Amino acid sequence: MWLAGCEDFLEPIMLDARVAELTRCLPDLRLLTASGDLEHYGRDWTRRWTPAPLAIALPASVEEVQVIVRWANQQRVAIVPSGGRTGLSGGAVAANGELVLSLERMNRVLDFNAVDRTLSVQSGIILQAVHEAARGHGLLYPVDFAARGSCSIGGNIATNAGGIRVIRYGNTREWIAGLKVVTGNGELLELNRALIKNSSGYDFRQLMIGSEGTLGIVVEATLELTDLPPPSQVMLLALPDMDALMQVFALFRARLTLQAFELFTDHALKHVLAHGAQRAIDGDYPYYVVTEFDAADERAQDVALAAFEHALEQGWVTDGVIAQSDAQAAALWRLREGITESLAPRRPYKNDVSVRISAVPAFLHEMQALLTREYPHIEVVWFGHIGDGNLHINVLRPDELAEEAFITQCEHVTKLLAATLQRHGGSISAEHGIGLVKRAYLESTRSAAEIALMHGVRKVFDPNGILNPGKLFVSHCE
Ligand code: 2HG
Ligand code: ZN
Repeated sequence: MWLAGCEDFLEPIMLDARVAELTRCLPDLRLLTASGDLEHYGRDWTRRWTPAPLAIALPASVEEVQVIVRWANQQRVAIVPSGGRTGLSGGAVAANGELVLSLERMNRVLDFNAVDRTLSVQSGIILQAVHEAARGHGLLYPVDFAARGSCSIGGNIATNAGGIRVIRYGNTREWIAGLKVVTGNGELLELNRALIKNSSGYDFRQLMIGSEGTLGIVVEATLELTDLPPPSQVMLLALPDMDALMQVFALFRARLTLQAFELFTDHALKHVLAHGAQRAIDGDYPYYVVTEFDAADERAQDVALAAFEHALEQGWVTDGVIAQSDAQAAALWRLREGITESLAPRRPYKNDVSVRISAVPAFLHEMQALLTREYPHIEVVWFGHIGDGNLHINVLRPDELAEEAFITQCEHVTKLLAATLQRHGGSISAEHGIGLVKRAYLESTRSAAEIALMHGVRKVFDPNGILNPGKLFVSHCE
């Protein structure tokens, strides 16, 4: 019970002494302690916890990160590694006197290797800057999602972020050729060194990906790049019911090379339209799909139109539009990508769940019945990467319901949802991570034996438990 990250720990005066010691170890370290900074860096997009970090450190080098970690071990202060803080599971929240270690100054491209087709970057770089750097070399870094302008590659690695093109390119995990990581001991590990083949024992690189900053602080990454995609087309489809959904997906996947296949409901559409997006299909339909597919030539476009017509004849789609320009394609994408932002002012309670694609129809039916039964007077907006079996459920608190009662109700429903997922072999966190929000439900997705091993692994990489304690696991002060 000695971490500053554990509740009821030390007097403020002691904490000041620790910060003073850090400045003595690293006189040039940029350190912030103003209340506005503590609030800004202490929270992520969840907005549920009150930020209360000890201080914010903004190192400029790997060596500084190592010194900070050694200081944290000596002083028994917990560290919250911090990127763009766009997370939706509380993984980057600092609400218990932790030191936030922000990587935002370590945001450079370090190297491009044309032969290996890799880009080496510091982990604080913003995803969009990675996209631009890759394109500057005529190549693609294909992991992509709506938070691209603010999230950092280090945060993407910490959660194994997915996004809108997983159906074609996979998750972040597939694109990490090498990592440099500072462990909880302050040791610097160079993992995999961008080798394509490396059959030499445990692959710690993969272990770090998705570990939510609990095993090490990613300081550099070597990213694999690929060819730029061929020209594509974007289509919006309106669907009459849920049963049609997987029929349309099977049809389009069989006939086209899909880059994305994304679902949203009429509820989601209502919010995104109110937030400034343009309606693309007249009339009201319960479900919509935005899909993007390779369309290098006219033949591919004809195949797409034939697939659409077939779906129309079968009654699987009721209406649809195909973008005729980049601007129209962007407008169709906005209907899907703008949903999170349009809901943000309501601070939704979020679930981010997944099942295998084959389990989607049965799971969706049970999930819908559960949500309708358990949230009779509460608006629930759901949407997601249906082609990956991943759904996002956003529950909106009615004005008349107090925050605490609302959260209690949502947590009760999440327990039921977790049990449903367990029956369908799914996961309580598809791509946002466990963080603080879902740590109570980890055992619905991972066995007791797995969780025990996870604790053991954590002890190896971070013996004093200074890295992001309280995230991922319920108990962190043991
Ligand atoms: C998305 O797919 C993001 O747009 C955010 O993962 C999902 O806001 C959400 O629940
Ligand atoms: Zn998503």
